Amino acid sequence: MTARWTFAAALTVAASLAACSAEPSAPVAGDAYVRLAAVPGRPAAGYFLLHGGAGDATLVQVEAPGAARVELHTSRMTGNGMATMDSLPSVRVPARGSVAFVPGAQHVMLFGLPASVVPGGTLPLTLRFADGSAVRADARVIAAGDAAPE
Ligand SMILES: [Cu+2]
Repeated sequence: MTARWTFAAALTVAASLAACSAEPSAPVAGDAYVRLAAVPGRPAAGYFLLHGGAGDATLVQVEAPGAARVELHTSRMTGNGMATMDSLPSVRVPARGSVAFVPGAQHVMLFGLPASVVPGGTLPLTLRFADGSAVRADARVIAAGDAAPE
């Protein structure tokens, strides 16, 4: 195998990792975005897709630069048809499975984001796992009324 072919093979591996079709050892995050609240001072919501790696993983914390606090949440309907949210201590990411953080289900809540976080920007999220590993997900920042990015 020539050096050129080796390089092409490495690129192919990187591309398939990004597409979630290979089996990376750690989870991979993609399609991240943060929707700001309609009312200033209220928390923003963060969404992303997590693709499990070769082994089970447990997401224990999400960090965002400048945020006062970030919590893992899940939404549910109460008996009288009202939407409510519960805080989650962690979220399990099964090996080779996928976990969607989407509106109406699991999501992250970002409290006290700095005023510099505005629609059109990018917020680098750090997702920390129970084994000490971490992955970064660059979240697109959108306004409260914006549709989710494609
Ligand atoms: Cu929430």
